[in-house]
Amino acid sequence: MADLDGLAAAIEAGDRGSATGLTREALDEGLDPKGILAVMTASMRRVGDRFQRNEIYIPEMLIAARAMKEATVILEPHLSKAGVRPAFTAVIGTVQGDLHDIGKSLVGMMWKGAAIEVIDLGTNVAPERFVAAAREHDARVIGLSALLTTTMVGMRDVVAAVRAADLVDVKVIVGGAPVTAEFASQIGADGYAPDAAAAVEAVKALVGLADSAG
Ligand code: B1M
Repeated sequence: MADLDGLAAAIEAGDRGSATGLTREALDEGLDPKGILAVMTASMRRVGDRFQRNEIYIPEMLIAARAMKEATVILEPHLSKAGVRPAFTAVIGTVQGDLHDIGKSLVGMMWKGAAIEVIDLGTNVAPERFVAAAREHDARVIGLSALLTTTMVGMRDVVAAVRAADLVDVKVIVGGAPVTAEFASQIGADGYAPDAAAAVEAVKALVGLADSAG
């Protein structure tokens, strides 16, 4: 019988082999891919909660997110067949001049774990690329990450470019070690999150989605 508790535990422990194996087994046994995704999403939410309570740290959250990512690769074709679509699309990237990508990728992985379609533009992303990608993918959210005090100021340019492009329904959320809620508000961003777990709740709140996962 499919071991969904084992799957949840494997994701939380960052055990990629078991997470992918148990996902395959569950699919082979004909379990509803949506139900499997709900189990995965709930386990990532628990990981996020534990991180916020300082019970685990960034490496544990990263390996859990990687296990989830690999398991979702197996699940994805089955979800598409079942007509499951992500609730919305978010574009994410590290701002121009900045090459730090670990935190940004972690946020992207956590968003994927919450069944959000994520377009990751990588690092050193110019304002116009954020705008173009948001348009192309019909994104509801643009996520900006910066790790340098010299590059975080570039977030203001992205917010300005988004407003100038008249992407009225697109919300901008910012984060990264030097970024604060006060700075986010000064530059006119719609949201801020101090860490990857908080970024999941923040992005859902921005698009008006209550957290119903798990
Ligand atoms: Co850099 N670096 N670095 N670096 N680096 C820092 C950031 C620094 C604090 C180190 C220091 O001096 N103590 C310092 C910045 C000082 C400042 O501006 N205040 C610094 C510097 C100066 C530099 C260079 C200028 C060094 C040089 O060349 N002289 C240079 C700049 C290059 C460039 O970007 N143009 C540079 C280069 C590098 C490496 C390439 C060597 C490497 C990056 C590798 C990579 O990312 N692939 C690197 C690293 C690894 C670091 C440190 C050690 C670690 C950063 C990290 O990955 N943290 C860092 C020192 C430190 O933080 N202790 C440092 C882990 C990551 C998970 O955390 O990214 O904060 P973080 O993400 C968190 C939250 O911030 C939040 O969620 C994440 C998870 O909880 N978050 C968001 C992040 N983005 C978010 C977006 C959101 C919401 C939340 O919404 C969209």
